[in-house]
Amino acid sequence: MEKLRETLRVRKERAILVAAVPGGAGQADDLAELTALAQSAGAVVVDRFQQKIRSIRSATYIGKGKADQLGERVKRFKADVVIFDNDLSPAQIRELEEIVGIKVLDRSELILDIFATRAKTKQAMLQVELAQLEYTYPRLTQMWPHLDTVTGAGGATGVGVVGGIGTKGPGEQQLEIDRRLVKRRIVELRRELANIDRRRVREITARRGLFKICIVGYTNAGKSTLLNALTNAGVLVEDRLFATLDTRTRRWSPARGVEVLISDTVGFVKNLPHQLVASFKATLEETVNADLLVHIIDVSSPDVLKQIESVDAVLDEIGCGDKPILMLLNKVDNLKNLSQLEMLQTVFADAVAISAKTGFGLNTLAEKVVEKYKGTELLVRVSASQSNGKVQSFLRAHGQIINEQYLDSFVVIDARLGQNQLPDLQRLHPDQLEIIEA
Ligand SMILES: Nc1nc2c(ncn2[C@@H]2O[C@H](COP(=O)(O)OP(=O)(O)OP(=O)(O)O)[C@@H](O)[C@H]2O)c(=O)[nH]1
Ligand SMILES: [Mg+2]
Repeated sequence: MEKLRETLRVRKERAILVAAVPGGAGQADDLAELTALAQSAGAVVVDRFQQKIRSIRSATYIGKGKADQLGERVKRFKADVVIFDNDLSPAQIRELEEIVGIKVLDRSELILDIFATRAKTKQAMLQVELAQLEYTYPRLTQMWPHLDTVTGAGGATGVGVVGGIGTKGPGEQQLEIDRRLVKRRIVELRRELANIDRRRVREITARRGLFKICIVGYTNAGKSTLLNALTNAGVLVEDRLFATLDTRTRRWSPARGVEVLISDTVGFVKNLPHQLVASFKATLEETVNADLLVHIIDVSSPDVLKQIESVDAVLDEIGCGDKPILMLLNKVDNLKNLSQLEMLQTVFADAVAISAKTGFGLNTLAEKVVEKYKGTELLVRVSASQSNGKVQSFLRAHGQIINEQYLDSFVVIDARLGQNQLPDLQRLHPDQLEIIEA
């Protein structure tokens, strides 16, 4: 019994994955994503257990009979941990651990564990710690009687806060002390994060006026590789989930005379724990403030459609569902069969096929971005005094001059220009500005 919930870490442990799909008739959810998550956390997946269940049994989620079957598989595969794709209540975890005899984790706990090992910056570490405490704290009361039976239980949070919760062998009194410590630590973390947040708000305010692009996508899709390819940002790229937990913003010039800001941010998966989304609010702010989202997908992944859905769901959740989006079909260099790419190009007609690794398609990407940056093309007639050379040079650099006519001390120019560039032109005080054709 000593393996129960001493820690929520799963490194090098032998894991059995479980997906229970309520509704009986429904398709069992395949475990590809949970497998990738478990492996990213360092676990070795020894067995997968997918079950359609008619309804969620409150005590064990999957029902006593299935839980017994799971217990047998735990013995057969000598597993150390069972990981559920579903989110479980503390009571369900307790009941299941009693039946199967080993540690049981749910999906949110697994994701929080991965985030905890990946966090490198101060902000990311504080954000993860807060999310872990908030997920764990409400469970402490109910978990304690159960933890009580485990000698030297390390408490329910993997982070080394409050001197390792419950290391002394928890009794009622210890529980009360720990709860108070956890509460105090949460307040402290919120305060520290708010300070970092204020600095960030200042940064964001300073960037007002510049066109902002945020690269979003499923974890491991190639966001950081793309940012590096475009801007030499030198961001860590790794073939594992959640390599990036913070945001990098760089200047990028997709065409002569055009400068934008482009950010790389934390990757998304299906059902990110709410506590995590809430704690990472500041990191996700970059996405919320963007003028254009670039949604990068890994076309070589067999789960690409599900991954797109997951990203769309998180975007909705953080209130970015209606932002302009440019889809990028990445890793085309890695495709074994072209029909997948063709299918995606049919579904997303506006998407650009690229390889962030080889640089294929990045020119087309730059052109598309410039189009979005400029907005709908307009035909304008501008007159300016010949002494105001700025108007003319602006149109030469940023527009397409169709006709120029010199009248006395004035020049009248017909030019094509993007709608979003009008404010910049207006700032140069032309004598007249007229939209001839929209
Ligand atoms: N073959 C191929 N591999 C790529 C391409 N782009 C990225 N990769 C690889 O995909 C893996 C993940 O790339 P990252 O840029 O770290 O992905 P990310 O989206 O930033 O991932 P997280 O930060 O973990 O969410 C790395 O091993 C990259 O080398 C590509 O165009 N082709
Ligand atoms: Mg990254």
